[in-house]
Amino acid sequence: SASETTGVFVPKQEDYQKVYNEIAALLQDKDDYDDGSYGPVLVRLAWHASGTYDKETGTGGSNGATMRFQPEGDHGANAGLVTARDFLAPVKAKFPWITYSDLWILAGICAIQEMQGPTIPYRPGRMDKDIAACTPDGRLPDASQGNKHLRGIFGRMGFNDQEIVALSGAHALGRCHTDRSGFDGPWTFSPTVVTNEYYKLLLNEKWNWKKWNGPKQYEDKTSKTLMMLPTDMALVSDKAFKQWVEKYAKDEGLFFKDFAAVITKLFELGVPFDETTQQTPMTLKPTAN
Ligand code: CCH
Repeated sequence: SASETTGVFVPKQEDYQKVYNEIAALLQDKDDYDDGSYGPVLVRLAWHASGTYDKETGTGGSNGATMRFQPEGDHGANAGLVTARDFLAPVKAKFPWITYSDLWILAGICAIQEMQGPTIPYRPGRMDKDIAACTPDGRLPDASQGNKHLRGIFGRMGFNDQEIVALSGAHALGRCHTDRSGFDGPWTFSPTVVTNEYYKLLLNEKWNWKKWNGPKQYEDKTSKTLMMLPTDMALVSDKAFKQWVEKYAKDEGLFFKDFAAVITKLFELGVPFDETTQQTPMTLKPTAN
């Protein structure tokens, strides 16, 4: 085999499954966080690593893990993601052969699957880049904006309206933190389970401006414990976005299918898979729990 002749370790699917299992076990063990899971912040790390992609210049994207370096790690949008990177440090120490770039995406996939989401195919092959590859600030979305901004930012990555709405369903997970983004609270009542609740709440709840000193955000009329960002509300005030919100609210199976496809596309933006890397996507097995 290649590894015997060259002495270079060539990881196989079973090796990536070991990394997956390690992350899944850590997610089980370290439940001292937010709503009991680091899962949501791992998903956000993988998204912010990928969402810097610019299709015109081919810069940014998950191939590089440049958020390790200060300029990018310190971008306002990345506040708090050091928590996710630190969570993965012992995994990187145990499996030093995996690049940070591949590890962060594998962790995002693991978190989605372990939080009962759809199966996401995984392809390794990302290379870490150095500090010079850090992207400029401002490539990730600004939550205080509306539909035009969303189409601008996600269009730059190569996504259409349907894909923007499908990706946004990730806000079923996790919460906002006043010491990170300034916003506060979760979007759904089950922030550690992948569901289509985000779309249902967008349509079925009544949303009012929250009366507080923080940045402008919405709160639900019924419980006053849930939140929506201005960008979330743009998905129902814009007619073209709203038809997809309605479809995903009605059909969780359709959401799972479209979410799996679009998150795979997001995680692979700008990744130059070549013949020497494993081209066939692998399915990593969720732990039974
Ligand atoms: Fe998001 N997101 N996101 N988001 N996001 C925040 C938290 C999460 C925007 C703004 C915010 C996506 C799209 C958008 C997650 C996944 C995705 C927060 C709170 C803000 C603000 C951060 C904090 O305070 O900790 C905006 C604007 C957009 C525009 O579309 C997409 C796409 C994804 C993934 C596919 C997840 C998960 C979280 C929860 C993180 C946590 O720590 O709980």
